[in-house]
Amino acid sequence: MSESKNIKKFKFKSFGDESGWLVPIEASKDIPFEIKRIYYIYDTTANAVRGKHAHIDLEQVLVCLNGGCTIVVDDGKECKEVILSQRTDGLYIGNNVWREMKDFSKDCVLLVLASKYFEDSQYIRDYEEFLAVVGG
Ligand code: T46
Repeated sequence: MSESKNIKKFKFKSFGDESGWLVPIEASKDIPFEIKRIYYIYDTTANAVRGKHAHIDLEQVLVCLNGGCTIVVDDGKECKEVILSQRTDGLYIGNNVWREMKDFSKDCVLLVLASKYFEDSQYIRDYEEFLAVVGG
C-alpha cells in the first residue's frame, strides 16, 4: 500500500547527546490535530491481537515508547503491516482504517494520541460492515 492521507508513518524530531534523548510532540505541529485524549497499552501477552476495528471519525498517532509491535492497517482496498520499533517513529491513522496490533514484544509500551474523546459509537467492529462503509 502506498502511503495515503489516512495512513502515514513518519519520524519525530529528536534531540540528544551523550546525556540522553528527548522527543517533543506538539499538537497541530508535530501531529496534524489537537490532542483530546492519550492512552497507552502495555503488558500485552505473547499472542495478543488487539484492535480489530475502525473508527468513523477519529485521527490517531501511535508511538512505541518501548519495545515494538506490528500494526496491520487496512483501508478496504489494501492491507499493510507497519512495524513500530523506534521511539522516534509515529504512525498516523485517520478515519475508516481497519487496524490490528500484534507481535508485541514483552516490554512493549504503545502510546496513542487521539483527536477525540472516547466514544464507543465511533467504533466499527464488524469487518463486513467496515467494507460496506469504505466501499471495499
Ligand atoms: C485503537 C487502538 C490503537 C476506554 O474506556 N477509553 C479509551 O480511551 C480507550 C481507548 C478504551 N477504553 C476502554 C474500552 C474497552 O473496554 O478500554 C477497553 C479496551 O479497549 P479496546 O479493546 O478498544 O482496546 P484496543 O487495544 O483493542 O484498541 C485501542 C483503541 O480502543 C482503538 O481506538 O485504535 O487501541
